Amino acid sequence: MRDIGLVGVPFSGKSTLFRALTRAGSHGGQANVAVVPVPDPRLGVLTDMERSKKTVPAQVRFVDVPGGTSSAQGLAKLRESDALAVVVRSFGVDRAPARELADVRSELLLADLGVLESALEKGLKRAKGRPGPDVHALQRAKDALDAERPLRDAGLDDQELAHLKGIAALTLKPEVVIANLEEGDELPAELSDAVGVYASIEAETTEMEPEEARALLEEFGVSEPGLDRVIAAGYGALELITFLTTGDDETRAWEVRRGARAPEAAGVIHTDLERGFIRAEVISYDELVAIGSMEAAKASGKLRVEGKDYVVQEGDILHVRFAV
Ligand SMILES: Nc1nc2c(ncn2[C@@H]2O[C@H](COP(=O)(O)OP(=O)(O)O)[C@@H](O)[C@H]2O)c(=O)[nH]1
Ligand SMILES: [Mg+2]
Repeated sequence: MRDIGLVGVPFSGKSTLFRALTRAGSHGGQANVAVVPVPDPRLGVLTDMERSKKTVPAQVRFVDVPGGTSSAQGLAKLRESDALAVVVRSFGVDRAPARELADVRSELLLADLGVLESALEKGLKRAKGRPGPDVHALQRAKDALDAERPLRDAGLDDQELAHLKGIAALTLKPEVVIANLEEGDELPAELSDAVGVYASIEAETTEMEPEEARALLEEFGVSEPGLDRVIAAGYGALELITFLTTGDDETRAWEVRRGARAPEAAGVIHTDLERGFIRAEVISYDELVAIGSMEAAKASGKLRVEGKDYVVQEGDILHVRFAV
């Protein structure tokens, strides 16, 4: 499971959003960690189709980082996250969400610069006048940050990125922007790429019966709850793909790195399936829905047989053949 760290200036609504997420299905654990099921309408369709006894969604973990970018401890927590969700305040008369976003981004950039400067200094000392590729990579990264460019936009190649692994750079992490909106407001034009949410309403309504919640949302002129979109956008930023398994036992969503081949995906289900991988029978979700059932797909020869080199696609339904 991957971690998404909430980051933002104080009072942007991180903890409020976190409370909403917690009630959306947290399994307890630490006070500032919410494990949230990733909404996926395909799961319901497959569950009905195959009459699965169980439905298991993918999950993602949101972390409300105490101290945020202003404490060493907060920064360390953010560095452990797989993606960042920047929460900006877009409510209240004095709101300035675009400036707030720029401020948070420059704090993240400065934090990376601090770490890079000391790594570069150490690297140069170690190199004794003969800097290797590791030092060059650090220097290139530092140059980008000096020019106020986040590292994800610095055009670093895979080898350079490998040399930067130990830094766990914040500006390399995928980022999603969440605008915490004034009740009933639309997303401001300058933040058109952000996901809008009404954090305080969401935090209230997640405790209510669905009808009661809908009535309250309507009262505020909110047509659609945004929490699902926050979860989906966070999960989307992680650069994962979802593949599915389905049968009468269970319908389940699994996550794997984009670009992974069939054995790696099989290994997400169980290490035995990767070790003993023989082949995978594959059909896309859309094709399966068009055919109507796994049985019909099998009978009509529509399950493709794929080997070790097959690159798994978003929405693939896999059936792994293995022997250990
Ligand atoms: N009006 C309004 N107030 C909010 C909203 N979200 C949070 N707040 C209030 O803003 C304050 C700071 O929120 P909090 O979640 O603690 O911010 P944090 O410092 O980012 O964790 C609290 O008093 C919240 O009740 C919102 O969507 N609308
Ligand atoms: Mg807080």
